[in-house]
Amino acid sequence: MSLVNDLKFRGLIYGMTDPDLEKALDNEKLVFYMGVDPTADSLHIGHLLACLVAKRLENYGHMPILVIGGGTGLIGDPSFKSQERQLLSIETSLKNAEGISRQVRKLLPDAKVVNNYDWLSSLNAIEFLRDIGKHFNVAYMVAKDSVKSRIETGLSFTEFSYQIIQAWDFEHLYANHGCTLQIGGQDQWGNITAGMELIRKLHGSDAKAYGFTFPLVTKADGTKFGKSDGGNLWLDPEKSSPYEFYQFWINTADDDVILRLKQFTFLDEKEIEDISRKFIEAPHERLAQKILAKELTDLVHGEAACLEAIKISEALFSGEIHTLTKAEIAMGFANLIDKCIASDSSLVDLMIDLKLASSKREARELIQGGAVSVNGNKISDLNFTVSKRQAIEETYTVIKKGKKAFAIVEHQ
Ligand code: 629
Repeated sequence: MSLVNDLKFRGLIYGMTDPDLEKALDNEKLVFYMGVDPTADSLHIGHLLACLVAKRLENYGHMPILVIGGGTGLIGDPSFKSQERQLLSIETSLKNAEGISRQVRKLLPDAKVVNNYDWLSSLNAIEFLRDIGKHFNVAYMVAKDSVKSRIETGLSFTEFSYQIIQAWDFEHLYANHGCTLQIGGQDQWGNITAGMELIRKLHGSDAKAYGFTFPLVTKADGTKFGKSDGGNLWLDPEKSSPYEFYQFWINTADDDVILRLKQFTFLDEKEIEDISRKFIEAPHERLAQKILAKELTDLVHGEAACLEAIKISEALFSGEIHTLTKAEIAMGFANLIDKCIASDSSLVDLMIDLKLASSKREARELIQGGAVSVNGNKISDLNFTVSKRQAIEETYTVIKKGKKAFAIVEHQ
């Protein structure tokens, strides 16, 4: 399948600045670029899609440049943002840039990674206004969809100038690296076209530069994509554990999962059709979600971490908690460990403490009814004592009520 048809099949084309770009993507080898501003010290799942689009182009022979926005990050992109940003300090921007370039290098090992602080920081105000600013018409800048709403609600000159800075990056890469294509999410259209405009102004009207945008990921139920427990889902395992990452994908809604396989994996059309058919026959087996979660956890965190995430998920599902190590419990139950006990305690009392039962009577009934297990073993003894000696690696005791309710005690 050609690259353009593959991108179409995956629903990854939102906008193309020029009808010729399809031909160029299928028949030429382009140097292209994408930028990421270091607003945090890790990429999140929105950036992952962007990096994967870059990888798809690379797989078809195009050459990626990744711009880490150490300079642009100091200004703040206002595109479709409802509020003025808090300025980042130079130290934070450069420190974040380091973390991000490490991650990008893992995802795109053959890409050229550059930091725009290297060329933007030496630009002086007179040069900026005379050599670059002169080529931009204010009416044209104000009219961009990406900043239009902010003209009324408030937009500093700093953020207003952002599109010019990003435009200058494109021109810089065009002139110095032969880069003729910029890609980005649909929110980047205004910045990308500003760059093309500048290239034409500085290099003549037949200078060829293209832009291509992909759609932002949306969910069938209308809620925001990419959030886990309310926060961003990060690629850094210290910020979102591989288990949390795996769970995020496993929990993809049935209505979204086939599209996610197209957008986020490198499985081909036939493989995805195959999975889709099996999934429609037996959705409760969640085959599509399992493949999606495995492919992505493998890609981002490596095979060992992926297998561990699968092991934790399966143990929690089947109740076979004793197969887990202390570290795996800590990862799987990160949000649940809130109770620390110094001495042994009766199961009935603990269940009340941990809000698994509202009274001793209810706790006893649950135990008698066979609904309670400790570290994977069903308990029927009403006088059962939870002790450090029997805890997993003398650290954790996992109490499960029914099929889904868990509580964890950490022993001191
Ligand atoms: C200098 C900086 C450039 C070119 C681009 C940039 C960054 C750009 C931006 N991008 C978003 C980001 O950094 O703000 N101005 O978080 C983000 N991007 C990936 C996709 C995006 C976009 O990194 O383009 O659309 C998210 O999917 O929002 O010379």
